[in-house]
Amino acid sequence: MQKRVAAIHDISGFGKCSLTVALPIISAAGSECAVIPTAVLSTHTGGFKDFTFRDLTEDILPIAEHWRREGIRFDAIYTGYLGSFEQIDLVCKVIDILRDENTLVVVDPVMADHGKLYPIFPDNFPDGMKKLCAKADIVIPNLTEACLMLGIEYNDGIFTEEYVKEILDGLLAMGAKTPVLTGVYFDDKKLGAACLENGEIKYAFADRINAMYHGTGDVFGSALIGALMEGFALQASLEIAAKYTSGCIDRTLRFQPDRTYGVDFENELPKYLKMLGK
Ligand code: PXL
Repeated sequence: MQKRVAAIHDISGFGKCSLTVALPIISAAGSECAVIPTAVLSTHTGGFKDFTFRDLTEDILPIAEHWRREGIRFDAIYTGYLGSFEQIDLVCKVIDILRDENTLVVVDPVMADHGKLYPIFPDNFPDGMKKLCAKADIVIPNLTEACLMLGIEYNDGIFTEEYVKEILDGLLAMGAKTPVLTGVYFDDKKLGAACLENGEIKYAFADRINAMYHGTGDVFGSALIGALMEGFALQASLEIAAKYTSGCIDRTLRFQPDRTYGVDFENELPKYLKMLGK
């Protein structure tokens, strides 16, 4: 039976992030990807001037309620970038409406990087994301997002296992059933994710490419959902997602110097599918 995912993100028309990434990657992995677009923008907000923004907050709940009336069930709900506290509250409601006991809820609390909240968000935005993360089966923050939600110091030197444990324990206490921390590295060769599953910390690494491209968090999250829906265990899925994302960055580095344009995830899809055994 084909799996069905509900992806709840904005659609940034240009720039390869949010729904323009989630739809093709999750679909390529073999799952159906239904979408609740939370806003339509001309580009993402990370580096372009004067982008257009059409808010779709009013449509979020009616879409979910329509799906419920139709009796549509979901194997996963995947949320990412959200533009306001109101949207966070609505997405909490959508999760209550659409989830059943077998639905996997994955929350990426997209709001910050490199020690800083994206300038578009108010300082207390992490409190809102905390509430949403508490409803999740799996949360996938980066170090900055995790530290902001937990109120612990952001320390982006070389990671230590103690620091990773402190953060994962904090995320678990926050209410997320299975916390994942992304962007973890112990040297300059490998980068990946750490997860806390059944009391045990596990790691998944791929080659570390020394370049930051926009939208790679969404590439990683989408590839993770795709692999989980294909029945891979969490650690294996994290490894597939890390390797795929690393491959996308490596490929893009050779021809695209503009980091705001996102990565060539399209031409790495065959390798992703191979890792999925397809
Ligand atoms: O990739 C996350 C993302 C999604 N959507 C919008 C964004 C960002 C990150 O900046 O601006 C609109």
